[in-house]
Amino acid sequence: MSIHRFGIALTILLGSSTGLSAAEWDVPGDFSSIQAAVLAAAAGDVITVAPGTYTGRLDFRGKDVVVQSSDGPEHTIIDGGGMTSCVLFLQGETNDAVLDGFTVTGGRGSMHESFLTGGGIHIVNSSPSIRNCVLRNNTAHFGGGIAIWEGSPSIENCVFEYNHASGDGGGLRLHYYTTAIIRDCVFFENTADVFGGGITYGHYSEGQQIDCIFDGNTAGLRGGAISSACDCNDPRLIRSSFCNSVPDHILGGWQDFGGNDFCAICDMDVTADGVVDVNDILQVIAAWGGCICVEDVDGDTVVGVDDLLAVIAAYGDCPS
Ligand SMILES: [Ca+2]
Ligand SMILES: [Ca+2]
Repeated sequence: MSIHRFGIALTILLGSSTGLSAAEWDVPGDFSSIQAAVLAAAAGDVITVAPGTYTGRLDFRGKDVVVQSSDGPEHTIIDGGGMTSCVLFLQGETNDAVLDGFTVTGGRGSMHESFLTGGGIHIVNSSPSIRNCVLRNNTAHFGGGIAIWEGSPSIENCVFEYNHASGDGGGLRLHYYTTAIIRDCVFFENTADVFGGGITYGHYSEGQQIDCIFDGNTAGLRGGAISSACDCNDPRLIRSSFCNSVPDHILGGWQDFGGNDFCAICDMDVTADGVVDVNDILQVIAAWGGCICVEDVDGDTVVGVDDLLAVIAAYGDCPS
């Protein structure tokens, strides 16, 4: 057999085997739950989910399958019921494992290294594709909306809103050798008690924010929109916008790939009451010394005379 003919034969063989194995399933037509469909499905299968609220945990179980809604996230909801993460990718799923078109809500995370992690979606050593989803009202200690540990997922055209982390990463937490692409996403009013209201980067992680909107995200200490104060590669920002972050937009380094937009923010108003006055000066003095805190207005991890002088120089109303 010539190389050319062998190539044709191989193509036919692979094509026919793929054709035989790929199947399409409907929920609730073929299976009463999404989980039952995933358990029965094989790699390459497509599971289409009808409108409704599906309560409980969905575990992809290492299956590179597509789970998509027929009518979009407004009508198709995966609800963790306040008991668990809503969706799990824990067994090496690749970019061919797809979650497309769901609202993911009511999740409170899974135990991972002694912490509740990944309120809405928990990803460990896996690299799924998350598209056209709304992560809303999920909570965890790390990663209220989504947490990723050792993976290379892509997250596209998703909305993260009203998610909360009692630690870091209200919307999204990336950790340990994670490389994520985050494209066309909105982070709206997510909160973290410590760092990174929108996103927190952790050890050895890196990522790109492409055409993303950050609005109204809040951190208890620093990094209202993004925290990258870690042993990580500085995140890349491309055509992304930042407004209404509290107390600041970004803590840590980042790479400017152009087209980014930042609303004015008054770093010197450490009491966050809209005016720089004697109370801000007193609060800076009270925090004197090393810390990662709002009183360190120049972000060098030490509250000192430079910060005090910056506050005095801004005395009066905040610049708008
Ligand atoms: Ca003030
Ligand atoms: Ca300082």
